Amino acid sequence: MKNLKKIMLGISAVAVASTISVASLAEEWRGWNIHKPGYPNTVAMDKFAELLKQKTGGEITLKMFHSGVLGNQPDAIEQVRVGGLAIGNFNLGPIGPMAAEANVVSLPFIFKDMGHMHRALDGAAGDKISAGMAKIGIVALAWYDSGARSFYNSKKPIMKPSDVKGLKVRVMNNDLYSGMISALGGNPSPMAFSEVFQSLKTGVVDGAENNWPSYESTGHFEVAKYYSLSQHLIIPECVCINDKVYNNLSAKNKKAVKDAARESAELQRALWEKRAISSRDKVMKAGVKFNEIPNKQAFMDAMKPVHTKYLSANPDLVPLVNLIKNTK
Ligand code: BDP
Repeated sequence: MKNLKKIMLGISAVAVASTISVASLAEEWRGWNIHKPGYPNTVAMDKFAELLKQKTGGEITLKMFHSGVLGNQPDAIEQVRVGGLAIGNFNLGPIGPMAAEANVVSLPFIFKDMGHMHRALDGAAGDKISAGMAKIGIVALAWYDSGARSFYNSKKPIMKPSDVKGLKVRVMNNDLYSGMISALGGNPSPMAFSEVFQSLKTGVVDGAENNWPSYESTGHFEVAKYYSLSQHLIIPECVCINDKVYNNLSAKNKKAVKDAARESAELQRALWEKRAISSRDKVMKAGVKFNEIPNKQAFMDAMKPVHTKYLSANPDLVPLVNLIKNTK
């Protein structure tokens, strides 16, 4: 009996020792993503995890949690900041209130089109935005696409700014978006992504705004069938990592992590392009009432006060805004 005890103790000591040595060799990270299976970001984040394992020879593994199961986006950003989570695929919208430089992409109509956004992000403006995010403990490894956001609602087509008057419109958590809806005479309602479907369905809000893939994947098109192509926001997304987790890596693994993120971004951008079209086709077939906006300038003019107010409160951001506007 005594011998058996000795043997058992011996076995567990070996087991403890081997767990420690494995733990010190391999890092296991947890990653956050809000989207469902099949969404371009979900597929690309899974690819990122796969590449990470490959490129680090198994020294780093990433367990992805999709569909927002680890909580809403502002909380997840906070978790990546403090290191409770290693990685997330975040929209710069909800990062903006924490990192001033990242907030400039949330000024309505700041980007002319997707090409302009890519050139700005891949150039000097992107470096400044990354530096702003680094100040709050987040390293942006790569940029993902998120298309252009347009208004949709359950009441009527939006053709001109005054059509938004009196509508309750859900926005992401960022004062710039609330300001944008107020500037049109609507009532902004900041709310988590996961709550929007039910709120549209029960009339807690009349409308929201998003790109084609999210309008489709969430089923919002079933409960808010008027989609009006305002394209007022083109917000990039990031693959973001906690700075300490990243800075503690060897130079070799830092490169592996960056390369994996960049390759996943190439995949995400390619998948995004296709999904934007297939999502649009799907909702059109389902009977969505779509309209173009005859005079977009009217929306730009109506939203101008959002820029003026923000930049007079944050004059140090004027050069970055100009850098973006002047990016050819
Ligand atoms: C989607 C973004 C996602 C946001 C969501 C929203 O990809 O990160 O959480 O919009 O509106 O387009 O909350």
